[in-house]
This record gives sequence, C-alpha cells and structure tokens, in this order.
Amino acid sequence: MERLLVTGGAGFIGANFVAHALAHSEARVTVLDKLTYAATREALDSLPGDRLELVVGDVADAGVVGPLVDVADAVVHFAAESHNDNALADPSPFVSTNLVGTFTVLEAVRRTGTRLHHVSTDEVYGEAAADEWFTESSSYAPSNPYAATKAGADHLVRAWVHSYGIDATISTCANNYGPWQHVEKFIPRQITNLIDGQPPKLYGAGRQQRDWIHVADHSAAVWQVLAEGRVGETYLIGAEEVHTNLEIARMLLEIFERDPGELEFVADRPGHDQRYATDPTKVRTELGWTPTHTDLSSGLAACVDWYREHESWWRPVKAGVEARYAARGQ
Ligand code: NAD
Ligand code: TDX
Repeated sequence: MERLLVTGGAGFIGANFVAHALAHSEARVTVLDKLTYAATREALDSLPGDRLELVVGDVADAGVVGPLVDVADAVVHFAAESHNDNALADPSPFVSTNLVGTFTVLEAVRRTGTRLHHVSTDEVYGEAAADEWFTESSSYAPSNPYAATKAGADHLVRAWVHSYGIDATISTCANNYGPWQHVEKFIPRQITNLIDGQPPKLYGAGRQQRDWIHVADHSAAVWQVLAEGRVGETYLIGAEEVHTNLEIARMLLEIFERDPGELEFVADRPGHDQRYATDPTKVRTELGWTPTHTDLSSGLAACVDWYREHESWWRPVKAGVEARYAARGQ
C-alpha cells in the first residue's frame, strides 16, 4: 500500500491512527478533514511532513472525495461528528457527516474498487444488559441520535458490500481515552476540571458503565483489520476495561490525591445508555491483535500528565465547553 486516505485524520483517533500508519509503513498519507471544532491539527504537526498531506474539505462533498479516492490504495474512514451531547442538542451535522459522508465515501470506492475500512462504535448495539458483552452477532439497536447515524452508516457499508461487492471492513470500538481528546469528552473533562480545582461532574448517579481502551490500541487494531481483515466482516475492538463513571472519577481523584468523595452529580443525559461492554475475542484470535495498555490506572495517570503538559492546547476552549454544559445543568 503506497497511498492511504484517512478521513477525519485531524481528529482525536484519526490523528493517532495517522501517526501509527506513518510509523509502521512507508505509505504516503492524505488526511481529508473539515477541521471542525473537534480537529486536533497540532497532533499532526510532529509527524513526517514529507509523507503527510492535509486536505481541508467535507467528506460529504463528492467533488472533494472522488479525486482523493482515485489516487488512494486504501481509505480509512474516521470522519464523524462524535459527541453524544452535541447530537442531542443538534443532530443535523451528525446526519450530514456520519450518514451522507459515509455514503459519499462508499460511492467513490464503488467506482474505483478501492479497499475501505469504516470506523464505527460499540454504541450501534445500544445499551448492553447487566452482564452482556457485545459480540459480532449482537443486534444493532442504537438508542440515541449519534449512535443511530453511526449504525445507519454501518448498514450502508454492509449493503454496499452485499449489493456491489465493495472491498470493505467495519470495526466497532469501545470508549477511547488518550492524548488529544477534546475536553468535552468524559475523561478529559474531568482531568481538566481537577486541574482547575473543580470536582469531577457525573451525570445522574454516575452508575453508567463504559468500556475503556487506549487510543493507541484502537489504532493498532484498525491497522491490523485494514491489513488482514476479511471483506464484509465486522471486528469488535475493546480492552475489556468496563467501569462505572463513578469508578473512573475516583481513580482520577486518587491520581490527583484528592478526597474520594469530592464529586458533583449533575443533570443526566436524556436516554443515557447504562452499559457498553465489548468482547474482542474475534480480533484477538483471528488477527492476533492484543491491547498493550492493560493497566487503566497507569494509563489514566499518563493521560493526566499529558493534559498538564498540554494546557496551552485545551485551555482556550475549556471555558466555552463548561459554559455549554452549565447551560444544560451539567
Ligand atoms: P473527533 O470528534 O475527535 O474527530 C472527528 C474528526 O472528523 C475531526 O477532525 C473533524 O474535524 C472531522 N470531521 C467532522 N466532520 C467532518 C466532515 N464533514 N468532513 C471531514 N471531516 C470531518 O472524533 P474521534 O473521537 O476521533 O472519533 C473518530 C471516529 O471513531 C468516529 O467515526 C467515531 O464515531 C469513532 N469512534 C470513537 C470513539 C471514541 O471513544 N471517541 C469510540 C469508538 C468509535
Ligand atoms: O461530564 C460528563 N459526565 C459524565 O458522567 C461527561 C462528558 C460524560 N459523562 C458520562 C456519559 C457516559 O456515560 O461519561 C460517559 C462517557 O461519556 P462521553 O465521553 O461523552 O462518551 P460516550 O457518550 O460513552 O461516547 C463515546 O464512546 C463511544 C464517544 O464520545 C463516542 O464517539 C464513541 O462512539
């Protein structure tokens, strides 16, 4: 593979994947990114510029996507609106980017026959039951606007494989954490609150469970699926680290050497899914992938250090994010 097109490659996970691809191959990487509020352009700055090109554009624009796909050997599609609370406030860009954007990519690869990997989320399976773990045979049951657009995109990919024989794979991943994640998301929001002397803010009673994976492990898994995944297959990616939000907040309080009871309970998210849990057996056994960040508390401690060292990046947007949450009682 000589030329790789990565949509959403200036985002949290996309930029991490671009770094992984450049480090593990000689490929030239073109990033197509609209540079929305969520883009982390700085994350690309330290990468080898001679093999990396950034094209600023909309993944839902066929006139932009088509020529880039024409010259690519493979496409990895990360571009999405990704934050649930934003989708609840205004689902419109989620439909445009997540659904129409994926459709646009699919139509381009249908024309050229280019290999596609589509990046999706565990949220497409809806809320897991108390002891349930999602597997490749779990039913799609998205329960919120963001998840519905991601599930719809997955269905488009599956239909294009089935009807047109395109060469595509899908991965659905658990919740990611790590460097360059926007401070609107749970872990960076709480780390930066703690840096500011504020308590972690938990929705409802903080009893919801999420399954956490380090972003670098997600990137490595996507790279492996791209190389060795079977056409038409979906691979579930996760590190089997299911915790309540309360437990994560307490781990962070411990890292900051603060009182474990220093918590603030705020308005819950409407329609909040109680549990996600991903069984990664297939990607482990079929592709030999395994996560390397296996100690969540040390992963969180490294993340805390990173946010302390990169305050100049997140500080300009922190107050605006908190003002939007405060307006919703969160
Ligand atoms: P992010 O919000 O940090 O980044 C998304 C990137 O896409 C940004 O750089 C943004 O500018 C770009 N983008 C948005 N709209 C675009 C458009 N119309 N055209 C081109 N670029 C556009 O998201 P993320 O957390 O890095 O997630 C990346 C992908 O991984 C998404 O598809 C998401 O659904 C999926 N995913 C995320 C997680 C997670 O925990 N964050 C877990 C599983 C799957
Ligand atoms: O301040 C908060 N307090 C809180 O209790 C925030 C921002 C969140 N939460 C809760 C909501 C969730 O139960 O923490 C959990 C994680 O929240 P988010 O970071 O918003 O993630 P989530 O809604 O689980 O979705 C994430 O994982 C799946 C990503 O944002 C998606 O892009 C991915 O597909």
